[in-house]
Amino acid sequence: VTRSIPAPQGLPLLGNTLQIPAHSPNAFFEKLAAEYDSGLYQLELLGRKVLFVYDPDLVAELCDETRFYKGIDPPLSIVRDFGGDGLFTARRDEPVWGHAHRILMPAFSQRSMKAYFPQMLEVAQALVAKWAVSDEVNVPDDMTRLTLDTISLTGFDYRFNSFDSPELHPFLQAMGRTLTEAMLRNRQFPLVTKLKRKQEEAYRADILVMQDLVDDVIRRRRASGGNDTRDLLGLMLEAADPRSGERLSDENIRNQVLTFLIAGHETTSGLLSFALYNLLRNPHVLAQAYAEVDRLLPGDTVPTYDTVMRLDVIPRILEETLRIWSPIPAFSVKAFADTSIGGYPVREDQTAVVLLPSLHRHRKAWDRPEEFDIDRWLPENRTDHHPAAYKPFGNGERACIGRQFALTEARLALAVVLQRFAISDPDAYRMRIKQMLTLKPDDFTVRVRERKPYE
Ligand code: MNH
Repeated sequence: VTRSIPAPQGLPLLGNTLQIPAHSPNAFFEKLAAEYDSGLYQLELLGRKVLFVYDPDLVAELCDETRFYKGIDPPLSIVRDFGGDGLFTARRDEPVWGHAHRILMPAFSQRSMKAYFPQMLEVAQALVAKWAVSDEVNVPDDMTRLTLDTISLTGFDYRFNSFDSPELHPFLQAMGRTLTEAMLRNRQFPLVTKLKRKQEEAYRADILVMQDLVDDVIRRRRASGGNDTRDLLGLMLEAADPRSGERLSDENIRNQVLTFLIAGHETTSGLLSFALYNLLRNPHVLAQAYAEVDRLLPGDTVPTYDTVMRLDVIPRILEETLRIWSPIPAFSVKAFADTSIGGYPVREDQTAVVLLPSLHRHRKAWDRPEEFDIDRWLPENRTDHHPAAYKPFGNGERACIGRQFALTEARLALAVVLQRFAISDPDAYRMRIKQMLTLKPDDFTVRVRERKPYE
């Protein structure tokens, strides 16, 4: 017996496409998830029947890599306009995914994190220096400066020096517009996209801005004559895939550098911004975090890699933040062959979207799902939740390669911020999500004051 999949009524031809709000698609997907107890529903988007899945048992099936794989459909097929065959947007049938994955894996080992630490610290200290002379700070903007400068310095030995400038770097402005355009095109018929000539021109121009910067990054490395393979760029230029002996082409390296410049900062800045928001909403957790940094980083102790590895409260704050506010709100898979999940039919080639915010707050998987509770992540509690109910970094071989990088960087950043500053938000910010494919709090400012020894 196959069960019928709930689907909201759409229009002939257009299906549900135009019901999706242009700038907050995820809010709409989550609202439907709250309405349908079934744990999945179907929308007809641009003529495709797309499944949205958030019941943990159904998601567990989608995470079975013998049955499902990462498909490159909209919006990822649009992101391919600039990500090309880089790791994030490479198709399953492109051998270059495996070449690059194996070449780059060593750059994401725990040992590499330790090697990047001095540079991560340098950038974190630039953030602290700016906040020391600030009153109100724009959290997502400064977290973006931090994470962009960190990936570019550690990965490519390239300096944006973002904290020296009151404006966000032109690369970031081009990237923001490009991601937004990709999100808009996700609900546009290709014919309409073709007719919007101005948008197309601006989109191509922004992609060129980003590619010009990438070319500058690569040119500088080649000019320095350096062939050390200690960072991402060094590995890409010098190393061969241990399995096939293949090296990466210039074109592929360009796509990887752009991919890492985007994927390597955009989500971590969202995570850090959401984390500060959660701390302000949960003063008892903030107090625990202050107690932890005061114990491990008394006075003006400079953190080491080992200090960061000894943190306990801060990592749990980040894990719980990734549950409640996942910066990447969805990932999608396709079936190798016609199949079913929980009795619901899934056709070969059909896209199934794992809807993370709804999965991460599913009643079947979490007690008090709306509550920010970092004790869920204590060793004795962390297996309490359903094993497929927490996927902020995606699944399987296509899961995030930068996970340890992001967590190391974010732990350090939160630690140095809390070591130095009392944070408050006199304006009582109310969460307003800005979606540019990924999610961030929009226009979130806080007040920062240097902590006094007696506070
Ligand atoms: Mn990351 C893939 C989330 C930080 C580089 N990342 C993914 C996926 C998710 C994800 C989800 C899977 C997407 C999909 O299935 O379509 N990533 C995150 C989050 C953070 C993050 C929530 C921070 C928090 N990511 C980083 C950092 C880097 C990075 C930092 C690089 C330094 N991520 C990647 C790359 C991929 C990826 C590259 C693609 C991996 C692959 O398919 O081989």
